[in-house]
Amino acid sequence: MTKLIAAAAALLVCAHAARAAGDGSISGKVSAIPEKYLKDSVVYLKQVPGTWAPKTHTIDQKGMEFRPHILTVTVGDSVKFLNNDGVDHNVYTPDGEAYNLGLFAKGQSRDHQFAKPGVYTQLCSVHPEMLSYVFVGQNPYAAAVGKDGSYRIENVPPGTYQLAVWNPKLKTPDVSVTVAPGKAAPAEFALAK
Ligand SMILES: [Cu+2]
Repeated sequence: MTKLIAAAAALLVCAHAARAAGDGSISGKVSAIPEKYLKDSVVYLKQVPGTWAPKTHTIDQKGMEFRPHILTVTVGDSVKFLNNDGVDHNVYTPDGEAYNLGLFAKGQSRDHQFAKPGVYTQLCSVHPEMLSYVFVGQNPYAAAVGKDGSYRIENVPPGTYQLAVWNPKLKTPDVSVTVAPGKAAPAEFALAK
């Protein structure tokens, strides 16, 4: 029995290593009209079978803004909100299960675990100009676009997927993308109203 379990465990380790080595990626560019909305875009895979160990991410509040502007996480992950400004900040969202983490000062932090996929606008009740997004995906395969519209989703297991773009103002059709082992699959998007 012990031997069997050891053999099964060894097989699992091999299968995992082989899969990681054979993973591919998806990359390309997103354009937007009007271009001012481009910075609020996330490219993501819609449904990927599997489960992923929960992670903890960080959003800082520094210089009177949330950093990063967009954070992509997987459902079940947590976010630690920091405050590195000399003033109190508040963190709340009206989206999903709607939370309010209260007011907290420099050096303090608040945590929230995301139980449902969706996009959660992050706001501060003290500073109405503060805005960021937490994109909570069904899977970890998502990337916020760069300033020039480029994006790259790494470590994608080979397969065919529906690739989509989230943007709060603009739309673009989903595309089908096939990822081959060790290769970069290209995909371009044009966002519009
Ligand atoms: Cu604030």
